[in-house]
Amino acid sequence: MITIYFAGSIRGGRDDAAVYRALIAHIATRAQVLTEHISDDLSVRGEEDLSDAQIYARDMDWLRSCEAVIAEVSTPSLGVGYEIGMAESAGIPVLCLCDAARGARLSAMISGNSNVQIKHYDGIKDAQTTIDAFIEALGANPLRMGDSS
Ligand code: 6K6
Repeated sequence: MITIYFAGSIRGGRDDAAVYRALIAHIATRAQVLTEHISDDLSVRGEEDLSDAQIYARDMDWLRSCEAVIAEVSTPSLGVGYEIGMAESAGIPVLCLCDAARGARLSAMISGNSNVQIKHYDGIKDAQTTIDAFIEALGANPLRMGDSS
């Protein structure tokens, strides 16, 4: 089964937490999601009992091991931007999903980056359809950029 690293804002703001939840649940029917905690209700549960250094080390291990990254980028987040950049430099395919209504505010470092796929989605169904096509294409061509075997 394909492994997906889902990235979504945590300290950048939790306004889109319900969207992350719906997208992660959808991805989980097609792939293993390494970062399901992104959908947790932090207002109820609080953050995990790990230091920031432990969170960083764990997430970087997961990022390096995944086959692709799906990032919801409608809420600006330093962490999500960092993860996208790390995935890009490791040659890991990245799909960025942005609510079409807020697309004009997306950072040029993402919207101007031809190494990542960007979808301005109109509703959850549209985002899910894009995810399906992205995962299907990975199955057809799972090699990372730069892999020779
Ligand atoms: C969150 C939920 C439950 O526990 C936590 C503790 N904090 C984090 N746990 C896991 N990943 C994190 C945490 N904080 C940031 N990240 C990573 O950075 C995630 O993979 C997100 O995609 C991204 C969010 O960055 P910020 O800058 O919005 O926090």
